[in-house]
Amino acid sequence: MKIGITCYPTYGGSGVVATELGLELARRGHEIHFISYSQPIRLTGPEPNIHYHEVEVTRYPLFEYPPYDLALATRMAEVSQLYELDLLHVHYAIPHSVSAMLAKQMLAATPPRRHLPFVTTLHGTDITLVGLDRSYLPITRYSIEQSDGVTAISQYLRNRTISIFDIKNHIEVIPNFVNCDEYLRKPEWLEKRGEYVSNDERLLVHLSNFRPVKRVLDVIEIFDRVRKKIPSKLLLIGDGPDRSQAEWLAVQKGIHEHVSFLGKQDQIREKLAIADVMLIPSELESFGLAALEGMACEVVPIATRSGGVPEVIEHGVTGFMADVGDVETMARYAIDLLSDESALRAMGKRARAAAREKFCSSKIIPLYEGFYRKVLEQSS
Ligand code: GMT
Repeated sequence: MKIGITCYPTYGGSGVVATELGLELARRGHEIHFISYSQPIRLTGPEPNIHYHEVEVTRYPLFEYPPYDLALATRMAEVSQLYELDLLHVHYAIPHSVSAMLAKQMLAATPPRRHLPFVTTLHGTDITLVGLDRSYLPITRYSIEQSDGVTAISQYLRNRTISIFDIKNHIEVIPNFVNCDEYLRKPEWLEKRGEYVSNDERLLVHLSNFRPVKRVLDVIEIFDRVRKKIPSKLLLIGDGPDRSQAEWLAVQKGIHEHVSFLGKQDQIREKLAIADVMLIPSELESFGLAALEGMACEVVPIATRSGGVPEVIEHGVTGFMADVGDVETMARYAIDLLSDESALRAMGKRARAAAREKFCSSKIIPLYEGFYRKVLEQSS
């Protein structure tokens, strides 16, 4: 198939999923065309079957808000026409599904009149936060209804979408995935653990875009409690609005020497794979891709019981969950686990086994392929 993929190309879960999906599909022989305002971050080098088309947004003094969604729709239509795409797959409804809808309508109305179905994948905040904003809700609902296929990355998000938007379309749940051959605890990566911790120290990690929904200050609060009981260090991967507050809190607590803010990283798996425990105290996660990537690397997730997280973590078996804001309980789980080497390693192994069994890319990508075929059949 020839598939156009549009996503936010920056550091965010939806862009990561879209890019990894494109790469996996390309390895399976599909022709993939990424259409976005910059190259997706996980698209690092030239890859067979992968093309990238940049969307140029013209700046004009009259445009206080340059109309990216219109430029995107135009580029989607151009690329689809030129490369004879079979369908578009957009990740994150706002504004991508509106642009896809426009591109589809333009192509249908303009000779040689091309039929271009589009699939929208809902990721989370496009529904739970942004979609609830009255200025976006009606158009988001409309573009989801107009999609030829809709998928959600968890059962939770599917149910939320139906209750918030009162949408009648079928929403297929296709969970996020991880390539377990690439995300693993590689011995040569573990050799680099010494750069961050000594032999008798534990290593905790947090990975996010440091937005308020991630509750990064809770990460510092949890680590402060852990550090009082267990010699340990904390790695924070990513960047965003709450980073400086988190840095300041670490200074106030007197633990900043034990906390490393690594900023945005291109290759996160080498950093994840050396950690023991991952902290994910988010206000809400529709899925929690970071938890899954950590689990594949045998890193035990300690997270909040929010949104779709219980679909990823089995409490007490492959990780731990607590209520949002309950830093005491999350710290206690970490302390107990980090004090017991064999329990820690056994849980890490079970976490990887669960990631392989339920969320391995070899199982999930065929679900997307099947869904595309169904959409093509039904919309032709
Ligand atoms: O919150 C983020 O990290 C970004 C956001 C996005 O759409 O870019 O993530 C959402 O999609 C991820 C990939 O499907 C999910 O793993 C995250 O749980 C989800 N975030 C929220 O629901 C807050």
